[in-house]
Amino acid sequence: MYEHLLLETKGQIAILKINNPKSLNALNIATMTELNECLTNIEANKDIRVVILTGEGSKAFVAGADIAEMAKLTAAEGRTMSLLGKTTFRRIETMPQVVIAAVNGYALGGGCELAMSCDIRVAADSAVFAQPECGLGIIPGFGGTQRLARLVGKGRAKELIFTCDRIDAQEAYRIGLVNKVVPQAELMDACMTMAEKLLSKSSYAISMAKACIETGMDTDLSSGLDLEATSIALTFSTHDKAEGMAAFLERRPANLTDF
Ligand code: CO8
Repeated sequence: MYEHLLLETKGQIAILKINNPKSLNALNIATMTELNECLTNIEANKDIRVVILTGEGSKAFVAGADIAEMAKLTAAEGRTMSLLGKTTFRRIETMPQVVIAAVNGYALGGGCELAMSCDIRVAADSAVFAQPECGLGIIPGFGGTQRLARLVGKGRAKELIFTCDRIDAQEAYRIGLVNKVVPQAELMDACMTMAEKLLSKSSYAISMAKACIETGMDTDLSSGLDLEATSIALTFSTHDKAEGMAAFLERRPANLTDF
């Protein structure tokens, strides 16, 4: 169905792979277009509650935007591609499903930026992260100047972007760029375990919490707290609120089904 993506579903979990292994899963315009289309379809699919995003092969998550293609782009075309990235990566942050990045190797440039737009990052111990753009005469253009500073702080973001230094998975964990590090061979199992844990919670509540966190990061505290108050009121009207609290009081497992 897709030329540059592999999509597999296991129950309510979608496993989405960037599939350009010959270029270490580099993101060209065709891949970005397919990724945007695929995420749009997943966003509307209520049968999918968690997405695991990874790269095909054992070497790379995504080694960046496609340099061979970018080398030929004009300024206007570069801006168009950056805006395609903005739309696509922003969709990951605003869709109701949880998106877990399974970082299975190089996450460089646009690859690091793609991982940063995911809700949770699980890295193989072999993963390598960097924003090498300044060494190519450009700057991060899929959100790196914005999301890296938000995730690891302004000082560390500036150092990584200015120096183009590569960091390993443990260092990425130490600075808060990834949530956890696991042996390469256990990466997909670790992500599936996390996805299954999320499926045992209320997907509707998780989607509301995600929206509050995402919007709250871009607004002042008082507005964020107002949004939270309105959002929790919405959760009070759900089946999952009634079932979750009844199950606690009756000392039985909850059957949470809202999405
Ligand atoms: N783009 C295109 N091709 C790539 C890329 C890439 N980003 N990365 C790797 N490849 C290709 C190589 O050219 C090579 O192709 P071939 O076999 O045809 O020669 C193949 O993948 C294998 O790569 P290597 O032989 O280089 O493998 P190594 O194991 O020696 O090295 C590295 C692996 C370290 C990952 C190395 O390939 C590398 O440094 N790649 C480039 C990493 C990089 O600089 N990424 C950042 C790109 S800039 C970016 O992402 C900007 C994002 C914002 C764009 C905004 C819109 C304009």
